[in-house]
Amino acid sequence: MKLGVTVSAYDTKFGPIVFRGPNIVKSIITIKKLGYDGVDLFADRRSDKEIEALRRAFEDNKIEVAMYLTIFLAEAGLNLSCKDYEKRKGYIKDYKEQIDKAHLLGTKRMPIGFIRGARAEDDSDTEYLARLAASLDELCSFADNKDITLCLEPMNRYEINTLNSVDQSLEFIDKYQLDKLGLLLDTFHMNIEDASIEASIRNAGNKIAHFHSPDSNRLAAGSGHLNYDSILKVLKATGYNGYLTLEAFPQPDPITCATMSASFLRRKLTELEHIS
Ligand code: LER
Ligand code: MN
Repeated sequence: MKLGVTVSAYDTKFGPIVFRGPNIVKSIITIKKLGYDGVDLFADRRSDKEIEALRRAFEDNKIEVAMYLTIFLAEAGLNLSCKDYEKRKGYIKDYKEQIDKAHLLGTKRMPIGFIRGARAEDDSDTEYLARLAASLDELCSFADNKDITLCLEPMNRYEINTLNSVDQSLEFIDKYQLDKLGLLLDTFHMNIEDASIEASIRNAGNKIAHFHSPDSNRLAAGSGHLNYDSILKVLKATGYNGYLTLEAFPQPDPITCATMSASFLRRKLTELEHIS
């Protein structure tokens, strides 16, 4: 498995981003020096020229963009389950534009997190899910043509009111036959919503397309009470060979947080090699 860390190219309010600030090239150089293989990149709306400059900066420093996250769209109100059909069509178009940017950037994964939109109190669960599934069906085909996997992220109830657990997300994928939709599992969310992180990983199996690996308190791996021995063992047994991305609050500071997490996870991965 490879190690990734979150980095932002703009000033988002989203908290668990380890490296942020105006000088992204400086962050990329630091990330490389700390031994990371890739990043989950949070960016705002950029021209193709600006995306090309970003792509170059990553390529020059041999850092892969493991995932491209466009949380700015959710911050601006994009909602893939919106009841208004015309608006929803516009949001799908907006997200397709970002899939094109991700393609230019050379990344293979994008998340479906906040952009699925919260379910309104007077909305029915079935209708909400049907609208979301229709949007995702269209977007997954579009992304698949560019060799990009969209990854549904089960997120805890304090951040969104739908698809909180891994089992709910698997049921959704199955019910609407969203075969091209992958899963982004996040240990922080699973620790809140799922009865057993290990069982969820086992159930998700080969649907796992990306993985966020902060500790229970959303700090560096090794700072909380998650059992990484069993989590990584089960994850490996699914055949997952992708990224473990540190999406955490940068405490006490970005470099210490990223260093602690990488050395902890590398040690765990090495131990896992020796016992298997
Ligand atoms: C949201 O809490 C989250 O975990 C992210 O991956 C944002 O997409
Ligand atoms: Mn996450």
